[in-house]
Amino acid sequence: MSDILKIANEFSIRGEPSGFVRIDSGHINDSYRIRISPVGSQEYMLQKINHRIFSDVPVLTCNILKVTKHISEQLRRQEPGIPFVELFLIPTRNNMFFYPDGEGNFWRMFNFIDGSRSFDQVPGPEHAYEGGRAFGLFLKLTTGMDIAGLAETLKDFHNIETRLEAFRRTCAENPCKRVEMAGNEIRFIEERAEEMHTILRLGRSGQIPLRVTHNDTKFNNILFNSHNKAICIVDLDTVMPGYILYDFGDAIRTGANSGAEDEADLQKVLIDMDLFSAYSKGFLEYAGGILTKAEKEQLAFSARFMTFIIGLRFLTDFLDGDNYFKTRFPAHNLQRARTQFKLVQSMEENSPAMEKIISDLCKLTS
Ligand code: GN1
Ligand code: MG
Repeated sequence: MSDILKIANEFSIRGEPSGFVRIDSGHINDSYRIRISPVGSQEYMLQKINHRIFSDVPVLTCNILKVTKHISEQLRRQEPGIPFVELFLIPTRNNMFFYPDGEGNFWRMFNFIDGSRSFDQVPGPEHAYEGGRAFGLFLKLTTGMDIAGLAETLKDFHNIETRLEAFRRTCAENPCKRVEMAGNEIRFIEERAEEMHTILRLGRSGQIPLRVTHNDTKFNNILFNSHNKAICIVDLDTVMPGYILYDFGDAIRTGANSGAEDEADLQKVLIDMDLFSAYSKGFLEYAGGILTKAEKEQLAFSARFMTFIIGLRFLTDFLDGDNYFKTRFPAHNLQRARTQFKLVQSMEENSPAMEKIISDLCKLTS
């Protein structure tokens, strides 16, 4: 039996693990779909947690347990009719919710959502609309959850001040002598750095509230069923207190980009206004009655902000020698950063139209 299947067997699963498929879409953890015999049995998702990044595995696990429990309860109570499927951690045979393998690695297991699929790129407006509804529902279901009970699994995760500090420090130290390769991108960042403090400032001055937020709302973290209905939100590692604008913005970054996250042909990288409009419509159907005026006013900008800050992180990682994100070729992080910055540019050009779409939708949904 392979090591992966042996580890899968450490969890309280029903049936025999008979095979696995590696899922390659995440940049942080290693994920495997575990097949179970007899065929047709419930399958599982086994993950090796990247504990270099998530250093406190018990705290991480505790957050996920709280969130999955809360969402399951609220789903049953508030939305019994919709096809959403519950996600939950599978205990080990020793009744723990993660498994230390003796080699310093930590593993965990979720139920695999039967028949589901996710999209690295959005197929069209119907999927974007469904995705928006799913994250709007996530907001609705987690509103009312005790924020103080959630740990900050990654401190200052979307804090522009600390991200810019790390970037500037890396530029100054230039550990891999790569600064010379990124002159245009570095200038691009500095020209926009000031404006990018907007959300943090509004938050600090109490004008936008802290909420329970997902913080990694990449479109591929939404699972769809075969009828193209969104049925689950996954990747709960970064669910913690945050600003809802981060969740909206990151979903647009990935859900309304006409190209892939690392598209090399920058001409293909544009904000797709139909996808933007469809996602926003879906999101506001649930969120419209929850968000404050100040939050709504920043929704269009938040897309630019999140695209900028993820580009900033890709570039910092490139300059630092690619220690954080998994990469598939030497300048992968530089390419990802260029793609993000091209998308920021496209959003800047379309900013009045994006603002109008949001304000029209808000009039309908508030
Ligand atoms: C990482 O693991 P994945 O691919 O869901 C990263 C996100 C970035 C994203 C960029 C914990 O997410 O913050 O937005 O890559 N997750 C962490 O694609 O850093
Ligand atoms: Mg993630």
